[in-house]
Amino acid sequence: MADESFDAICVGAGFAGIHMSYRLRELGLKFLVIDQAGDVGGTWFWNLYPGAMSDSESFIYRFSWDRDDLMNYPWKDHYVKQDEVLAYLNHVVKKHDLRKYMQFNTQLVSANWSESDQRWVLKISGPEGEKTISTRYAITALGLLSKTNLPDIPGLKSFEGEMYHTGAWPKGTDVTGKRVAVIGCGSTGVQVITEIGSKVGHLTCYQRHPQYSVPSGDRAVTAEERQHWNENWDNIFDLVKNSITAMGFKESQRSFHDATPEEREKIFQEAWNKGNGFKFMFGTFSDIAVDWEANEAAADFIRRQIDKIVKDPEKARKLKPHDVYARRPLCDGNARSGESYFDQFNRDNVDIVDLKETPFKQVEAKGIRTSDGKFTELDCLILATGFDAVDGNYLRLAIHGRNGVSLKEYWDETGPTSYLGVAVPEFPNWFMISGPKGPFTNAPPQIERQVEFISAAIEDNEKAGARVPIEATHEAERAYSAYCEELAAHSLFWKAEDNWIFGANIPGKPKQLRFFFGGMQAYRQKLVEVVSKGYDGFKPFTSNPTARV
Ligand code: NA7
Repeated sequence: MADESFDAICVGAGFAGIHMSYRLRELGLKFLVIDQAGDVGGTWFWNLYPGAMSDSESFIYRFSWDRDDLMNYPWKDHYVKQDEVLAYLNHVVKKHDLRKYMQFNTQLVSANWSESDQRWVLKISGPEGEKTISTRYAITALGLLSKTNLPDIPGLKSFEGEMYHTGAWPKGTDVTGKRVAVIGCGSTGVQVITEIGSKVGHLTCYQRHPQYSVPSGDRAVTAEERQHWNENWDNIFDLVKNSITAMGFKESQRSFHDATPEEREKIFQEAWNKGNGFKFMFGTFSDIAVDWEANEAAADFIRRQIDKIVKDPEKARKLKPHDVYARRPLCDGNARSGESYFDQFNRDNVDIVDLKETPFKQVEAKGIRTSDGKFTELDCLILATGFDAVDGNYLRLAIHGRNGVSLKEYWDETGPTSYLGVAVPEFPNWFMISGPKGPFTNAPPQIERQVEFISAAIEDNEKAGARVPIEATHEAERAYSAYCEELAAHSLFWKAEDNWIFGANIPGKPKQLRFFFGGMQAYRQKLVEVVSKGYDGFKPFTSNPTARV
């Protein structure tokens, strides 16, 4: 017997959980949102590391559905920093009075589908102990990147100084004046290093793969820019919905091969000067991510910028990537101060260690020793080593669908699949936001599309009397997965080693596609088509779809 019954439960109170709760209330359902964090924010609650910011531009890193906020909510710069995103999410929750549906410091322990009751039975553990609750609909809004990846370096546990993973950064931690090491130079490492280089006593950056990082071009938003956005919100979000990256800019339609060498250089230079990693990769030419020659030209341009910026040739050599430019495009944050990521390495107190040349020997009580025998004494060790992304967030949860089959067992057979990134066969009335095979785009618009789709499906099911649960068919899931593979087949992203986008950053995890690479427009079209055909690919549950996606 459940202690309490709900119509819907949502796990997670970040962007996705907040939007979902807004919609569930509109539907008049009795629902609860739980989160293991102490408050709202999701990613932005946990990632308190120095320099944390969104590298999507601020005008499209927000909800599109609150027009009043779009017009009036203030923001300073072209990129929002962690504290601003968190303040914004708190503001939305307060303004729409959503906090009363939320319970924090509460974990999902297990979820089991009860065939006899046609309900999910959830065990949750919160401040008042363990509780069993039941619900008709279960929604997991866990975020793409929440299970932290800790590196397997000999002796790591023996370190006696401060040690933090960036995704679990203790609030208020200050590294000013300390001897610090950062392990990892992905999006997060690049942001941390750019922020703390000028503040710490000494900084050693342990880098496995150098990255192609582009400056963000951050600067203050002018009154004219704000007015322009306020006069154009419909166009802006039309563009977001009908683009690839959903980043608020028009991707280039021009092939690299259609430009002269002079034009190519000019286009790359302008993109570099304006800033933004996604704009550099997708706004310059249409084929950087699929054509070897175009890709190498973009990579070569960035390598030449590194040579120009970094004065010490040895440091520049180590910082220059030579592999394919095909990871999540990076940009670093400190453009407002005029100093980029690469500028940090002109400081005497900032060093770079190439782990391919001198791997870790071991971490010791007082610091790190590399294979060349060099010992670096440290006060603080920052692990910017990323996440067991996408399905990694799910595999730690005990979610059991029909016949007691767990999600882990299911995905062991099929790989990290889903139908439309939101549903899995054998898991009725259960929806994921940001599950495997969702679109690889700016996150808030992707979350919005999925929340709209899920809430429309729930609404239509309710209108039809909720006689049958909503469940994807195996056939539809297989066809959708094949479509995703087809879309990704020509992407050079497959060629980058250890890429988290394919789960390849986690030792032992097979390299498999985890995203829909067709872009936002194609993804949205797919959702519209599914709804207009009466939720094609789901077992029939309504004859009258509303098509609100
Ligand atoms: P990423 O992009 O996965 O980067 C993690 C970094 O940590 C990357 O440079 C890794 O090197 C490095 N890493 C991981 N394990 C080790 C070990 N064992 N030794 C040395 N270096 C290691 O995570 P981020 O947090 O930076 O970014 C994730 C996403 O968050 C980002 O794309 C945004 O969407 C927000 P590697 O490159 O694998 O050689």
